[in-house]
Amino acid sequence: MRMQFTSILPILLLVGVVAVSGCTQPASPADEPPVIGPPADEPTNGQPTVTPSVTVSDQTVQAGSVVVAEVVSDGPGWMTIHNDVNGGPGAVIGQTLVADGENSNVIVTVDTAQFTPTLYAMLHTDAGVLGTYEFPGPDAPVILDGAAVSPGFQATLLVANDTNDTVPAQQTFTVEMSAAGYSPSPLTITAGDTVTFVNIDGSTQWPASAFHPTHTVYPGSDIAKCGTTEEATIFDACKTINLNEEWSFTFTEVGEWNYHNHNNPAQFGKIIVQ
Ligand SMILES: [Cu+2]
Repeated sequence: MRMQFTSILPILLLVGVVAVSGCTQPASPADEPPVIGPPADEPTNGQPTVTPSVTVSDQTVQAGSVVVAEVVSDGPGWMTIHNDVNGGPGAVIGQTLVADGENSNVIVTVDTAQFTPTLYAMLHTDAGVLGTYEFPGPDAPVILDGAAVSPGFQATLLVANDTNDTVPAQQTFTVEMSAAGYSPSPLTITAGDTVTFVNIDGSTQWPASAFHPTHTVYPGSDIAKCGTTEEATIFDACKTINLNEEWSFTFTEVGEWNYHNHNNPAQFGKIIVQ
C-alpha cells in the first residue's frame, strides 16, 4: 500500500494543478507587466530583434574623448558617460548619438571637470525630439532585464598641451640659461610638471627661487637648506650649473614663481604653474 500511494502522489498533485489552472481567469491587460520591446526571440517587422548592449574597456582618456568599443542600440539612442557618485552612475558628463543597431568605437567627449576615475557608459533612448538630448525627459536610460545598460570602467585622464598633442599629464619643459638670461620666460606649466634648466653657453648659472639672497619665495625653499637632506625638495640648484650641465625641478605649487641666477642676481625669470 505504501509503495502504491507514493507512486500515485505526483499524479494527484498534477491533477490538482491542472484543476486550479483551469479555474483561473485569463489576466486582464491591466494586470500584465509592461512590455519593454518585443521578446528577444521574436522578429520585428521581419527584422532580427536587437538586444541592447554596451561594451567598453578600461582606458586612458585623451582630450576628453572616451571611446566605447561597441554599442548596440534598438532604435536611435544616446551613448552617455556618467561619472561616479558613491560607487554608481552620477551626473552625465558627455553624450553622443548612436544609430539603430551596432556602433563601433563610439567617441564621447566628456566634461573633464566632472571626471572621475570610474565612469559608466550608459545607453539611453533617443525619444522626444530626434537628435536632441532630452534628459531628464524622454531620453531615458534603456532598461534591459530591469536594469540600465551601463557597464562601469576605469579611466585615466590625460591632458593636452599647447600644440593640441595629447601627452601624459606630467610633462618636462626645458629652460635654456645663457648670458642673455632665461628662455623661454615666462614659462607656463601645470602642477606636477618638471622644468630642466640647461646651461647652453657656459656663463655662470645657479637657478634659484626669488629672492636673492634667501631664496624663500617658493614654498619650502630656502638657501639655508642647500647641503641638507632637503636640498632635493627646494627650488634651488644649490650649485653652479656649468656648460651643457642641467638641473631639474618639479613644480607642485600653483602660482607665479619668480627665480633668478644666484651668480648674477640681475638675471631673473618666471615659471607660471597652473
Ligand atoms: Cu640668490
